Amino acid sequence: MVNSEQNVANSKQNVANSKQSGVSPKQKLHYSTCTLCEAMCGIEVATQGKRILSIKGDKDNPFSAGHICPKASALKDLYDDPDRLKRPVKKVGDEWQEIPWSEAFDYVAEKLHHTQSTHGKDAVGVYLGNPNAHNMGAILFGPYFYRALESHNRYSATSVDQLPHHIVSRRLFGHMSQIPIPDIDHTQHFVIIGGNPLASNGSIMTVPNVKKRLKGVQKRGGKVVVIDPKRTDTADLSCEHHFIRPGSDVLLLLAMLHVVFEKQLHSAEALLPYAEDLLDVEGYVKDFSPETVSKQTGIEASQIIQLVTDFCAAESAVCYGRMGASVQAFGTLTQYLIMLFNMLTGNLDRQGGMMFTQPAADILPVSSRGSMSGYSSRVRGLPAFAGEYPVACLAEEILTPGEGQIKAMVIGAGNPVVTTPNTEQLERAFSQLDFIVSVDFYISETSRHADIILPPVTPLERDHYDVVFHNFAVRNYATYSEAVVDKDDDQLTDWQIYLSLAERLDKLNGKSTAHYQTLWQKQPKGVIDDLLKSGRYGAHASANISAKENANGIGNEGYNLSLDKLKAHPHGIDLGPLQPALPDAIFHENKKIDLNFNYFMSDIARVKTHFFDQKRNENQIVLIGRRHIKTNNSWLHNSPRMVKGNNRCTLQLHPIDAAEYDVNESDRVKVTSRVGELLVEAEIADSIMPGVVSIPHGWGHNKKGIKLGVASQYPGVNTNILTDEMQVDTLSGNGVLNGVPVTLERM
Ligand SMILES: Nc1nc2c(c(=O)[nH]1)N[C@H]1C(S)=C(S)[C@@H](COP(=O)(O)OP(=O)(O)OC[C@H]3O[C@@H](n4cnc5c(=O)[nH]c(N)nc54)[C@H](O)[C@@H]3O)O[C@H]1N2
Ligand SMILES: Nc1nc2c(c(=O)[nH]1)N[C@H]1C(S)=C(S)[C@@H](COP(=O)(O)OP(=O)(O)OC[C@H]3O[C@@H](n4cnc5c(=O)[nH]c(N)nc54)[C@H](O)[C@@H]3O)O[C@H]1N2
Ligand code: SF4
Ligand SMILES: [Mo]
Repeated sequence: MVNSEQNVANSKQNVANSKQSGVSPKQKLHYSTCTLCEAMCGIEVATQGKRILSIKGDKDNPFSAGHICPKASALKDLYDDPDRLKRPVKKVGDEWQEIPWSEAFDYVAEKLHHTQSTHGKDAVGVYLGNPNAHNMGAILFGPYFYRALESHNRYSATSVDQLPHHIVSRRLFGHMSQIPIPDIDHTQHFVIIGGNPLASNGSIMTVPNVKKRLKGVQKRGGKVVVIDPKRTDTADLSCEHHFIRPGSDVLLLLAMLHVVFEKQLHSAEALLPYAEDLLDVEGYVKDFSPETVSKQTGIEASQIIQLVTDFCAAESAVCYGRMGASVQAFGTLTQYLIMLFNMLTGNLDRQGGMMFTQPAADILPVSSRGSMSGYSSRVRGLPAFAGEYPVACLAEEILTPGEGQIKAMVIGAGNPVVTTPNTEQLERAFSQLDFIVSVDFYISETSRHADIILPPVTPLERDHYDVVFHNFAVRNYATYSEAVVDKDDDQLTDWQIYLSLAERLDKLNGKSTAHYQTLWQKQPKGVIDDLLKSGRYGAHASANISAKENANGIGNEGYNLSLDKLKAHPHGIDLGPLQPALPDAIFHENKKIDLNFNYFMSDIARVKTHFFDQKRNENQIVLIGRRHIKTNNSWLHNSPRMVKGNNRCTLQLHPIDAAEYDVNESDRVKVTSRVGELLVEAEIADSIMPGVVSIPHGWGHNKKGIKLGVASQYPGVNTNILTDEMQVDTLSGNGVLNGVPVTLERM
């Protein structure tokens, strides 16, 4: 190994002596955080040497109070998985050969450098997957590598997910990651549009034990309302559920805002100083009475009016929209209107409404606010945002010849041939590339296409501070954990892999590499230490803490946060409930919210054409997705306990549709869309709206060449064979994964 990698000291184990009673001397208890979803549950991990014995909820964690879901055990399964790679493998013929790290890095850097020297910088594409967001090292040091590549062809899972949220926050508040979240523990009225936190454990709302917290709303006399084409577990637990025709949320929101003005229910006085033109929204929504949208949404006009009057009558209320509202044809406008609805009803930045978390290590001031530089993709002209193109156009950028065509790919923690629209087209595209490197510990549906795979360690083998999800936590809270088990000497973390590649690439490009020495020494945790110390609860916090915080008794005095302080508190430190944060939370220089009517409201013309002007088949069957508590997108299906039991990858359809298509339970049904077809087992369920069918994503583990012994026995089908790369939300280019027109045929 090269010197710089040797410089990295092995992590010391984070052992809390206080909890040792009843455990044999050789066993150790560690306190850490589960990184599998956004909920940041505290875990107690028992180890013996390098063995992980058990994973339990950490009862002394002030944020999650002992809660975990069944997925936490998958952290152990992942660590023990015999299929997991620990050292680089290079494809030689049809075989994978282990090679030393330094040889692997040299090979990758030379290949990428050669591609770029021959075809230009944009000839190397990058796709970054979801687990990067849960990985301190990848988030903080990965960018050194992508920057060294200097390619415009960057893509990520963001554009099949939360891209609309980023665009709304960038434009309104001045920073793409300044996204307010529901103050779930104080709200009296919680409207959930297109989210199923009981399965997903919450998203853009870091909320361990969401079930208890949702019940809490109802216990204090409040109400939970769910708007979803499926009566989900979350809907079952709520007080009220409305089916909505997939993709029509934009109409519902326009009508809700219409009612706010018609009935004079707005109460935005507190926000007007920051958003003077807020009441001008009225002009944009006047055409959308509840009666006008009732047919298209499937919700009666009287119910829409009731929804709004209940919301406005509540002491505090919050309207929250997630995946279901984002990955659809009007995702950006929908998320924008949700924000306007919260603002106009006086529920932004107040207790029980939408609030800004105030994290301890605040990455926002030092990270990109989200560039809106206005360039667009080569082939289809989709808009770039924050230096990335929408992934819906990745395949065509590989398949279409010409200057700027992608010839090689870097894939980091992603499985796009399962998770992005029209995966068969992407497979064709990947199979014609000159070179692919995948940073992943599995030979997956995607990494099997690679020429070389660089495997990082699994979550419990690395230090962790949640750089992203602390920012969306429903309480201000901070925790840091050191690696629970020591990695082998010849294993590397994601950041070590990225920094090694960046350094080599810069060298090949004739750039100075002097600063790498400092980075190797500092490590990602050094960056966190700096951020904690200079942050609002930090040891070096300047005296600019706001009067509001002091009045609430949560001034920074006493916290003095630093990495050492967090290490000394392995269960994490509670920093109090969410606090009003305006105007500090606004990143625009004038400290005002920029409503950007011209940009967002221009999309209303498309809404009118889509729903009212063009001929529409209201009876068209449309496809949506679903999540299950034991899945994590595409990659936990190699854990036996996550997949055992009945086949979960089924086509759910309503009894009315089953009768119409003559489908019985467990029949095989051919589902066809514009781009593909598949065969799937039917599951008849009256919890799904008539005219809507659902297949979960993340399956289809029947590909030749994958090395996922367990997953291959429970393959399921890949629903993204059906999703259409040409269907995007025009404003953002976000993929349309919900509301895909399909036809059904019983086989
Ligand atoms: N139809 C449909 N499609 C969807 C969705 C949907 O609801 N419906 N959801 C979308 C959403 S929200 C998302 S976020 C995307 C996710 O899409 P992706 O991010 O492309 O896919 P993942 O399944 O998360 O795959 C992650 C890969 O990273 C690897 N991995 C895990 N941890 C690490 C790590 O720490 N380091 C490295 N280097 N690798 C790691 C895993 O082995 C796996 O191969 O899928 C999207 N696709
Ligand atoms: N167990 C588990 N947890 C996960 C994940 C996982 O794969 N498994 N993935 C993680 C990731 S990457 C993310 S982004 C989050 C997502 O977290 P959530 O946003 O909570 O995601 P889903 O559970 O997919 O819920 C989306 C809901 O939208 C509904 N829906 C579909 N189309 C429409 C529509 O047009 N309008 C409306 N109103 N609703 C619609 C669906 O029926 C579904 O109930 O979950 C995270 N947590
Ligand atoms: S809810 Fe999320 S963070 Fe908590 S244990 Fe389950 S997967 Fe891990
Ligand atoms: Mo996601």
